[in-house]
Amino acid sequence: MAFWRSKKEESPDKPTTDSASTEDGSAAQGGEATQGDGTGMFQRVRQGLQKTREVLGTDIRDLFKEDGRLVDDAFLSELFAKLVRTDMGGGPAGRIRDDIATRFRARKVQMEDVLESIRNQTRELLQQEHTELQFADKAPTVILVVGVNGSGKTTSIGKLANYIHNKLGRTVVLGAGDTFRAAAVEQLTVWAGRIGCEIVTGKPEADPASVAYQTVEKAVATGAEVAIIDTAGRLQTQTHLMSQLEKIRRVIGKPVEDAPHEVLLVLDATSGQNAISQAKGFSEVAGCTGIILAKLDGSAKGGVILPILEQFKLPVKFVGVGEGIEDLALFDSDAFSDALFTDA
Ligand SMILES: Nc1nc2c(ncn2[C@@H]2O[C@H](COP(=O)(O)OP(=O)(O)OP(=O)(O)O)[C@@H](O)[C@H]2O)c(=O)[nH]1
Ligand SMILES: [Mg+2]
Repeated sequence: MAFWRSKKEESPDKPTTDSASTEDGSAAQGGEATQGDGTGMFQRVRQGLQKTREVLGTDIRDLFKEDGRLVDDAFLSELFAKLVRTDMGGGPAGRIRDDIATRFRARKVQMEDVLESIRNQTRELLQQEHTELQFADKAPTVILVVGVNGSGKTTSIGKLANYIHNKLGRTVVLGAGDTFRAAAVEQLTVWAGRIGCEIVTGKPEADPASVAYQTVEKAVATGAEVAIIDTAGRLQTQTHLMSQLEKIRRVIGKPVEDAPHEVLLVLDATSGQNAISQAKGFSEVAGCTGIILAKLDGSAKGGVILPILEQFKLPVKFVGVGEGIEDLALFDSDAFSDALFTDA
């Protein structure tokens, strides 16, 4: 079901088709992505990572004002400092520094060697399994979406629902489980209208668990294939809200025994390393199965994906690269590292 994944076969330097080529909503049905779709989506992700690429590219070029640099302790610590500016974290930055040290110590290194090392090490670190969305053997598949306030949950749900409903052709029911704010229900209702899918809403301040339950029931009753449930933003320290999340999990397991099949944690890439500590508790309490890394387009710190993978031990399944309905891409490690470095 990869509409971005077909990039693998492409040369990173090959000019890509305009990203608008995917705007027509043409089908990228499971696994049958056309090259146009994949290339367009790669272009979109590449645009999203532009700020990170610029910062990294400028920083690395700064290191090489003269032709080649002697690899000594001073150079290695300068390199390390530049790398951590992308929020990739000390572990990955140290790994790249050590790779350069092992191969070039006391010799001259060229900028291309450093870029190649960054690319190779990052590509390895980004390898992950189970990045595909898991669909239940027997419909409906129930997807719960959680995260801290403002991380991009509702918008990501809109984009995800569009992908599943209109591109994969699997009918979706949305559940407006954020009942605290009237605006949250409206926001999701607008998305449902754009996508052309059903939505279940509760009365203002209704129990979110009952809305979640009704959503799953509706999916069962109407034969919808996927139910996606929105939740209010919360912090792991808000114990009552965290236990509410447990209740939601519990009740949706009644109409559909093994639900939820996916619990997606939405992280905001612009909040950098903070996103990690803020949302850490979610993965345990809510039993998260994967991550949507939203707002990569607004961030110069796309490197944050590396510590996220390391610490959460969860696959990043999707990345958000804008506010538009098409601005969600399936995660692909090779394409992601290419997108980080193609211009660097
Ligand atoms: N640039 C950009 N903006 C995004 C992306 N995803 C979400 N946003 C914006 O981020 C803001 C918050 O998004 P929401 O989807 O409302 O976030 P939320 O997690 O549902 O927020 P709460 O329900 O208040 O917790 C909105 O202005 C979105 O348009 C993205 O991938 N890129
Ligand atoms: Mg929301």
